[in-house]
Amino acid sequence: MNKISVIDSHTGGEPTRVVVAGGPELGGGPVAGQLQRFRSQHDRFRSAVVNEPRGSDVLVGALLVEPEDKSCAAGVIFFNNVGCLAMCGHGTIGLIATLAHQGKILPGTHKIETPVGIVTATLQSNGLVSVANVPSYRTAKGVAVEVAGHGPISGDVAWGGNWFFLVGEHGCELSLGNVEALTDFTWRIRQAVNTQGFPEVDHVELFGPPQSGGDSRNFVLCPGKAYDRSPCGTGTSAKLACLAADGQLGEGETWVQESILGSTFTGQYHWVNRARGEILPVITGTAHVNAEATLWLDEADPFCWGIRS
Ligand code: PYC
Repeated sequence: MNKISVIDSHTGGEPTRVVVAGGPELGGGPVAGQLQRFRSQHDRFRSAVVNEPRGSDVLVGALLVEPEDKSCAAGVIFFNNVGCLAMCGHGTIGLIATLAHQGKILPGTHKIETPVGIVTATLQSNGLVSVANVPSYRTAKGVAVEVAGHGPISGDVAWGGNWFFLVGEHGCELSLGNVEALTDFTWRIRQAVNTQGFPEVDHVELFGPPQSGGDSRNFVLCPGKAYDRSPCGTGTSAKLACLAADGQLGEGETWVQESILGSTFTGQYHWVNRARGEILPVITGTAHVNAEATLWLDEADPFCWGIRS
């Protein structure tokens, strides 16, 4: 019987399950290399932790690993129902809340090594966490795609730690009651944009008017067809890159992004390289720890390694 210790939290409604003990040995070195080994040799571990019957499609896992850069408090590999994520903003906020819950970190600044670079998280004594994410940028503006059953739609392709297609004009109502239709629509957008030769876009983001006092509301489709209950940290970073490139938000100004639930992240940015449109986004939010558990992996259980589609 293998046992895995996890701590669960949610960030603006989006869950994170941090594996704090019982994870696979990945051999150290850069976290990007550890991710490759995790992907190729331990995919059933990923599925066991986040998929049904122990988890669900919406759960994001975070495996704590040894950072190569010893100035970092931790290394992390994020994963979901279908694979690994390059980076995860809500998950980093959840990870920091988890490390604080364990007494492993105190309020202050902590570096975390992810597969796509080092991010810097600042924990305040009131529980707010600000994540200075990886440099973010837009690669294409106003890309027209033909969406099956809908017709043409236009959006931007941007990197915020994951690749996003961001759509402002779509005619959809961004409400919880409309989630099924939004999921179906954004899934078809994703299929359409990925015929265009960009780096694989794995998240699609729709924007609409705010409903909870923010600057904008979003709906974010994640790679495994679940929607982000939070405003999406990497998605908000991609949005900031677009706003910066369009001159719609100044350096140091605040952008409040609402999720489809109405939970919020506050974003700000600084230019890294203005000529290249590269910004350093800082995303602020809160996570709440809501469970500590031991997962049991019993080979006699036919669904020991999770239900995989
Ligand atoms: O917050 O970056 C994020 C994220 C990515 C997927 C789910 N949440």
